[in-house]
Amino acid sequence: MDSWTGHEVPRLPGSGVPLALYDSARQGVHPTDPVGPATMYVCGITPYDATHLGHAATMITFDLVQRMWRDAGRPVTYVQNVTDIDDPLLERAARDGEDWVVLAMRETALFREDMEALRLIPPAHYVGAVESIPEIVEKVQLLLKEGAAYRLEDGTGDVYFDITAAPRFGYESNLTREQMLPLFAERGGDPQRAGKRDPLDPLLWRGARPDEPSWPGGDLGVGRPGWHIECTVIALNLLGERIDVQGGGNDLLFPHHECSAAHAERLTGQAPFAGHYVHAGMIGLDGEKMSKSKGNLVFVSRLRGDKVDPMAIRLALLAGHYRTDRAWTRELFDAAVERLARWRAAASAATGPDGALLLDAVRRRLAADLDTPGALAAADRWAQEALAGTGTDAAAPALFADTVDALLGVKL
Ligand code: 5CA
Ligand code: ZN
Repeated sequence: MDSWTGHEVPRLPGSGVPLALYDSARQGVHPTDPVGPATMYVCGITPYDATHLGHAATMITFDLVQRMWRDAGRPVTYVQNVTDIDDPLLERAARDGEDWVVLAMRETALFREDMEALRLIPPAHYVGAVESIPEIVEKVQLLLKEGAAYRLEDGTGDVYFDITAAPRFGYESNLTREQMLPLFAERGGDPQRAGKRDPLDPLLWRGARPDEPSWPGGDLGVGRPGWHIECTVIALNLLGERIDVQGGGNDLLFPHHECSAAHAERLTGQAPFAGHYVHAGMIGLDGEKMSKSKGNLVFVSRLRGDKVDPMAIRLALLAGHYRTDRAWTRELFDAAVERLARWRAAASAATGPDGALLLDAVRRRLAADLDTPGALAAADRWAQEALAGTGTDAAAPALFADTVDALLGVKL
């Protein structure tokens, strides 16, 4: 499907710094490859409601990854999906008496507008589950043929992945089986389903049910794809057998990314599927994770409707470290509005302190697992001195503006 329109990213002088990121599988910060083309897959929205600040924070995190790689001279291929067929979408459409296709199209369109307003670099490929069904069918058939999947014998036509076909299962999330079981149930899995070989086996193909949309599945029969295999297949087909970064919020650590990796590794015979499994913290409101099911949402489109500057939203979300679960508060937002005004004033100053030093500091902070609080502090110090008239570098204000534009995505 169509992506959104990007903005020009200024080219910065000197050379960028190779990026290190926390990998959930190895539970530590490790360098990403320093050279060559980079590949990234980020788990996108299930479009049954508008983009909230949690989605925005996660997307902004991976936007910075892309900006850092580009700044270091690496071409990037970035893929994001849209889960445009899944249970939550059908449930919401049924609740509201709406056609699920219309709901998905409307919310996806709004997401694109929000991403553009927030100046997210668009993915090279923005791909829906529905348009990927033929490729998903092919891979599920292959898993069945190789004995890594099985069909339930209850006449539903449902096909499951056999997790014993993935000997490394668990390496991505580092969770014990006892920890996995409740998460699996909470996050779309069905541990109690009768006839499964293992309660943790994930669904690959759901046989057609009356009143549910379905598609031809060849030997699989008519049905629709499971969730994890959707992301596996889109990533494999567009990015190849091994990707640099598999990204999403930390609610996807298990079972989604564990199962996506297990599927991919079984299909390719190569492990690990991703060099880094990168997880953004949850944005919360009033003490709870912001989620569609809880209904405690702040929508990006609502803020835009209230004439909030999207650059202030970006700065507010960047003020905390991406891996920290954190709350959206009025104070956080007010501080971002104030910071944006200060930075804009500083960018219009006649002179400022050494611009090259500032650029170097921002690059180094971001290269260290996207230390945005550190990068913002470096920019704050520069801005404060520029506003105080301390520096004499006449080129610095323009370089300051380019630095925060190119590396933080904040247009002053
Ligand atoms: N379609 C699937 C991924 S394949 C999905 O999780 N969709 S979603 O709409 O629920 O979330 C979209 C992205 O935003 C995911 O990467 C998810 O991890 C992230 N996300 C969801 N809620 C939050 C939140 N409160 N804070 C931060 N990120 C969030
Ligand atoms: Zn996904």
